[in-house]
Amino acid sequence: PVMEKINTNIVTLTRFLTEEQIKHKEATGDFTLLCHALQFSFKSIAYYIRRATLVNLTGLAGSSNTTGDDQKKLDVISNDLFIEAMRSSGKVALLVSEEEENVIYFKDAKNARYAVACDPIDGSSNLDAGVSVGTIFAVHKLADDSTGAHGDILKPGTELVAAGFTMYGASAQLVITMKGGTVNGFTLDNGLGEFILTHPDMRIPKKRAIYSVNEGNSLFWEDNVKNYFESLKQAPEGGKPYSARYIGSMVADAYRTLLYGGIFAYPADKKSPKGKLRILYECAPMAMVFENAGGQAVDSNMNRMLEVVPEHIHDKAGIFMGSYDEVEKVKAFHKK
Ligand code: P6P
Repeated sequence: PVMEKINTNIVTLTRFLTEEQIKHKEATGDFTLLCHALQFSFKSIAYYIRRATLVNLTGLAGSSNTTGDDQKKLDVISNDLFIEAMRSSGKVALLVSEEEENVIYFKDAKNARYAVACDPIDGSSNLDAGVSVGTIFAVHKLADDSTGAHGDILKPGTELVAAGFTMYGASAQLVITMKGGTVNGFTLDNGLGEFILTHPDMRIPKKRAIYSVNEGNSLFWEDNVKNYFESLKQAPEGGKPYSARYIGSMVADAYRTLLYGGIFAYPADKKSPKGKLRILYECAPMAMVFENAGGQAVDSNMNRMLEVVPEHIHDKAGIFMGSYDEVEKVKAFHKK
């Protein structure tokens, strides 16, 4: 029998990071080691999620996180795994987690030059239903004169050195982008235990008739938001209305929007005047991915999301992100 043609040019995340480091002559290797700690945490979380239903890890853990919603066991495990991976890397000076009310400082990480923000399991309320959840991460580099104080992470997304997310679906899909770089997608090969480059240089389609928003909030939307979404449901000059696709797990909705195009939105509204999604570890990292893939991301006041500076680590923002032309349409409705 003819052996299937084997692709021997397999680019693992490890090889990709090494090649990236070589491109930057001034690199010390610290960022590479930090990314290895990140990838280890995604592999570990993927492992526990896969086993979750088997060992009943999806039940409530009894404790509750800063936002008061019930904390599922996987939230706790994933958060602990992530914190430990960042601590043991020795490269992270401070960490913000959705699950932690306060900043975590790694005092014994001598000359650590990075600050990380993360949502260890975003969308966890969907876990029992088998809906894809994910880890969202954002990496800031401390300013040369910084002492590792919490202000070091209250920076605009334009200063992020890396950001991305890992979606735990049929397989673990990692999407990562670096400052001024492209967006690259990796798929975890459980046999090899390696993330393999499967989606090099991801580009979001310039437009696509798909909108992704929780219409259950439409009673609370501002008029320009209502008018915008209503306009998508018309069939102009024999055109077709948009399709609605909403999973309710940001990482899953973001991944589909990145691949297929369209618009994802969680607008600020009368119920949540500041929006629901968090700037540091949901809006900003996603905005960096979407911009580097050729799309756009803006807040509810049509400010470029990457220029929004949070005052507090858990600050929220309204967000519209997706295909370049689709965000232009949102802006058009906010001019009127
Ligand atoms: P809603 C999940 O709880 C989450 O934080 C995001 O993953 C998701 O996009 C959003 O909230 C869903 O919120 O109000 O539509 O259930």
